[in-house]
Amino acid sequence: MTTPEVEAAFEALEGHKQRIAGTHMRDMFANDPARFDSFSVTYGELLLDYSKNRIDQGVMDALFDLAKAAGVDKRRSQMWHGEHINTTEDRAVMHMALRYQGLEEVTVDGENVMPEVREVLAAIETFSDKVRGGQIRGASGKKFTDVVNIGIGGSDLGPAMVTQALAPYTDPKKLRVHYVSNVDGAHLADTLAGLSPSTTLFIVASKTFTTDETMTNARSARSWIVNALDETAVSSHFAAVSTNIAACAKFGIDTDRIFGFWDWVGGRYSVWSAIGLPVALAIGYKNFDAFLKGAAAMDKHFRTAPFKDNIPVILALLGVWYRNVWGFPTHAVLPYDQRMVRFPAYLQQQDMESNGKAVTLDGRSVTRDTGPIIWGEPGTNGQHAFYQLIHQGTTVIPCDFLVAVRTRNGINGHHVKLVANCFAQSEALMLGKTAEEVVAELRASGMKADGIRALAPHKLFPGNRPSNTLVYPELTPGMLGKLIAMYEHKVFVQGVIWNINSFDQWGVELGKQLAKNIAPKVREPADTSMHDVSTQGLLTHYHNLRTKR
Ligand code: G6Q
Repeated sequence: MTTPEVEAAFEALEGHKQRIAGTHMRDMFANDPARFDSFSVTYGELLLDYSKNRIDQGVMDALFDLAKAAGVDKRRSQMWHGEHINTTEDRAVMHMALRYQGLEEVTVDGENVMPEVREVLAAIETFSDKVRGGQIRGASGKKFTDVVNIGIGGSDLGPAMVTQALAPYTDPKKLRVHYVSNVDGAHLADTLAGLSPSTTLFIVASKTFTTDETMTNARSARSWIVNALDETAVSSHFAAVSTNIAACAKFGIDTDRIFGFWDWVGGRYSVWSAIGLPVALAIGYKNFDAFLKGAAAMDKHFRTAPFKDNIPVILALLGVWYRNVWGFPTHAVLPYDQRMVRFPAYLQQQDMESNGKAVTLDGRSVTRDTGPIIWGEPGTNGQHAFYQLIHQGTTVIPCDFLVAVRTRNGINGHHVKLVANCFAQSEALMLGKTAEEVVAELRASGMKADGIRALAPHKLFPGNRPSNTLVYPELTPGMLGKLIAMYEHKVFVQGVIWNINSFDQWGVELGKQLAKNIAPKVREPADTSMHDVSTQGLLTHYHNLRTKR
């Protein structure tokens, strides 16, 4: 239930919106040379510039009041102390323990989880070192050259995104790591096409070990090994990551190849757990450890920094400002880093699965909008496509730009252009282009008055379009860990303000059930009268076309 304090804080924000709505950001910058200093914050080597937002100090203070009124402090402490804040699944939310570096005990249900966490990390280290070093080999004694992770959703998106983002830390000549998630057989077939069974190691990653897509792909991978080698090869060519140890053993995976995790780790927060095993294989344990340490540093920042210096809190509040007070429905994440191509998709799950909720913790309908639509693509590609709408469309889209100062294994001269594009976009979005500027530009090009009159409206840019820019020296494992944890905490804070459970996913569970009901009727024509007429029509059409072939 929302509280009078939260309602008052939102009311105050409405007032601030009225107050600043008529002021263009271009004027805010013109009138305040210290605006960058006032509205940027650093944590270690990470800079957040949030000065290109529709804010002033009054707005920020009102947003911090909202965070206080919503009890962000209290909830953050409840999370860290292992309370069952995932109420609908009656679970603690303790992914921070997976990367915790300190000496304190971290307890869930009265038990210090750190010894078990560290035990699994040690097992990951040993296994990844041995596979990379060639001490663990395939059934025929050959070194593994390829690892295929089979998982979906939280058991795929995190490790797949991280492996790609940290490509400079991998050594594909020695070991390549692939990810298969879709039940579309093309995904597995295309991945296996260039691989040899005798040098391929599969990791079946599934928290529940019951997810249909993953189990279907795992069974097909198992047949691929058995057909090429034999049944006894399964134990050498498969490892598993799961909380369901019994089901892994039943599949034929040796107990010393099963890496466990716990029900207090949500799927989309599991890249820090044994779900990160393929990452450790790809980049080596030392780098995986640096990735965990980066996230732990962000946890410390989130837990200790005052709201006004707290990067995840600031990002969360700006998001709420735009979602609820201005009514902007989407938020774009635009990494200027080709290797981060899967980062927006990863954040889509992290944010939309967490905050795509319409009921409050006590089961009532929410009274204001919750999670925005998260989307994006790397720059500069997006500039030649959808940025048109961000600049001149009728919908305002707040953006996060992410860029590194340096790149690894880059080609001389490219990176300066990449950074220049990133900075230029946020500047253009903020400034826009006025009628006077457009007219002057067209006049200078020699255009006649009639032409100028016709063309000028099309060349106007309203500007005043908000963005955050995150700048860091280099996308190291540690920095990527920081960035991911930063967004996790942003999503958490927003969930607290909206008073929703950010840690369940009943919408995903529905998908898991629905396909099961309909699969027999897709396999064979059957009585479909219990379905709606559209579904009946689709099934009939499908079977008609199928028999025609
Ligand atoms: C994540 C979701 C979901 C889940 C997948 C895979 O938070 O719960 O994306 O990760 O459905 O589930 P399994 O790991 O159990 O196969």
